[in-house]
Amino acid sequence: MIIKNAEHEITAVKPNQYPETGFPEVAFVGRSNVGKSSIINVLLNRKKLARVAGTPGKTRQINFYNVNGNFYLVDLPGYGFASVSKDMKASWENIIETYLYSRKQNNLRMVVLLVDIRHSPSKDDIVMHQWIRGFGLEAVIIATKADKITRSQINVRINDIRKVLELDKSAKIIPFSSLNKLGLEATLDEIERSLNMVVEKDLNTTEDKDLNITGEKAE
Ligand SMILES: Nc1nc2c(ncn2[C@@H]2O[C@H](COP(=O)(O)OP(=O)(O)O)[C@@H](O)[C@H]2O)c(=O)[nH]1
Ligand SMILES: [Mg+2]
Repeated sequence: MIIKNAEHEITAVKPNQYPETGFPEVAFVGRSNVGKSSIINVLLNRKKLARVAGTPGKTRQINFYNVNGNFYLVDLPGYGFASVSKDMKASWENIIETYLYSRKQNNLRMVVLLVDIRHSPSKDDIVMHQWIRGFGLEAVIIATKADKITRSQINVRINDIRKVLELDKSAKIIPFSSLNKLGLEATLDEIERSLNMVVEKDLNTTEDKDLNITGEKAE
């Protein structure tokens, strides 16, 4: 299967706003600015389907991207912005936890936890990882912005991330770069495996014709 079509389907906050198609989905979670929107664009071979940066930390919504009319990539709100109030932090946590809780039994096949390869996972990352595992969901760790360090540093950083998240040696951590596409194939493989589908990448980048579908300001 080739990625023929990818579009933003809905921006949701509450479970009654989530799509009810029953299609399987893979969710992306991580700190604000870690590269969630960028990886979704790279995976879907689109430049600006998911918006990149903008005002970081402002989005407290869940964006569902419908791929080929048969599965979703889900962009969860970014956490960990130092400047947000306690109330805001609580509402973010609530949105993510409610999402994981309400989707875990149904269509949620895997959660991709993104961490910046240059830094040790934060307290929030550790808690998020524990939530994912606690809900009995499969977590795949992606270490983003790998282009910012040298090749020889990559393994050192991966080992540190493994240690801080208390992962065993067999757990997969994929170094990734949205700039040079390192890790793209490995990530698509994980998604296909979790969805039990074959997803081939269309080599031609499609136009960003549905850029304004949401009318919302995304991160
Ligand atoms: N060098 C580099 N920059 C990246 C990479 N991924 C994202 N960025 C940059 O990091 C910033 C935040 O990215 P974004 O995808 O919006 O993060 P999000 O808040 O997690 O959705 C933007 O300026 C991106 O261009 C990457 O792999 N390498
Ligand atoms: Mg984003």
